[in-house]
Amino acid sequence: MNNYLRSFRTGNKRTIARVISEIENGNIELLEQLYPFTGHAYYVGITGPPGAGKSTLVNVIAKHLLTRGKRIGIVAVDPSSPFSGGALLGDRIRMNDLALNDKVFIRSMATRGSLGGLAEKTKDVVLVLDAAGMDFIIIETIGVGQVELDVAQVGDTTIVVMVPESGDSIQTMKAGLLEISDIMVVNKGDRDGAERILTELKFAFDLKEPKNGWTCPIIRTVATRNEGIDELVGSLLDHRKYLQTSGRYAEERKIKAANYFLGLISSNISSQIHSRISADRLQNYINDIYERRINPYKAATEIVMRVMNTPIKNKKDQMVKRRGEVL
Ligand SMILES: Nc1nc2c(ncn2[C@@H]2O[C@H](COP(=O)(O)OP(=O)(O)O)[C@@H](O)[C@H]2O)c(=O)[nH]1
Ligand SMILES: [Mg+2]
Repeated sequence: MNNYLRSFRTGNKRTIARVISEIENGNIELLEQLYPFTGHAYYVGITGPPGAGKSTLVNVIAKHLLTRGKRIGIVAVDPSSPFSGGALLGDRIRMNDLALNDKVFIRSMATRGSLGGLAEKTKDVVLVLDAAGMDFIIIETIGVGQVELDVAQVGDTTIVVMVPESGDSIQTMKAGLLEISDIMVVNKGDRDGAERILTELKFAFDLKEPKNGWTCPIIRTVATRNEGIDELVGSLLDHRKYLQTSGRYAEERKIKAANYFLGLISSNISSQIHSRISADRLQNYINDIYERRINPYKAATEIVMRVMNTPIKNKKDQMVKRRGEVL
C-alpha cells in the first residue's frame, strides 16, 4: 500500500477529498483499488421533505455516534442542506462544529439542477467513505422522485422523517415512503399537530404487515433540542442487530451488489456503444427510422451486434482512443 492509500485509510480528510474528486473525474482504477477495502461501513439513509429537519437530525445522530467512538461519513444529496451552506447562520455554525471533528467527513453532492447520474455518483462517494474506514455513513436526501428514492435505498437502514405540518402523512403514504421506512421519525415534536400525525402513522402501520419480522418504530423527536435522539439511535442499532441476526443483512447486501453490478453492465455497454458509433452514423439511423426505412428494433440490435463483434476495450484503453469509432 503506498503512502497515499495509507493516509486515505487512516481517515486523512484532505486525502479522502482528493480521492473523491479523482473518482468524480473518472479515475476508475482508483475505485477498483479501493473496492477490496469496502463493505465494513453501515449505511443509513435519511429521507423526508425539505425543511423536515433531516440535516439537524443527522447532526445530532452523528454527535451521538461520536460519543460511541465511531467514525462517520455524511453525504448530503439535498442542495438546500446546511452542509452546503444554504441555511441560516445558526445552522451553519452547528454543522461546522461537526465538520471540524477529525472523525467526521461531510460531503455535499452538487445536484446542479440535474439528477442525471446522481444516484451513481452518490454510490461512488459512499464506497470511497466506506473504504476510508467510516463506521457509519449517513446519506441525506429528500424523498421526492425516483432518483431520491433510489438514493434513499442505499441505506441498510432507511429513516423517514415527517413533520406535523398538514398533509404530510398523506403525502408520505402516496410517495411510497411508508414502504421503504425501517424507522419513522416525527420531527418537530414541539409543534402543534405532532400527536395527530403520530396517531395517523401508528394507524397506517397497524394496517400493514410487519416487514419480514421487523416492526417499524415511530419516534417523536425535537432535533433542535436533542429530544428523542437516544431512542432514535437505539432503534437504529436495534435494526442493525435485527438485520445481522436474521440474515437479512447479507441478503439485502447481496441484492444491492447484484443491482449495482447489473447497472454497471448496462451503463458500460451503453458507453461502449456511444463511444464507438459516430454522431453521423447515429443520425443516419435516426433518419432511416423516422422515414420507416428501418425499424428501431432491428436498428438497435444491428448496432449492438456490430459493436459486440469488435473486441471490447475499456473506456480508458488507449486502443479505443487511437482506433476511434468502429462503425
Ligand atoms: N421547531 C423545530 N424546528 C426544527 C426542528 N428540527 C429542525 N428544525 C428547524 O427546521 C429548519 C430546517 O431544518 P433542516 O435540518 O435544514 O431540514 P432539512 O431540509 O430536512 O435538512 C431549521 O431552521 C431547523 O433549525 C425541531 O425539532 N423543532
Ligand atoms: Mg438538509
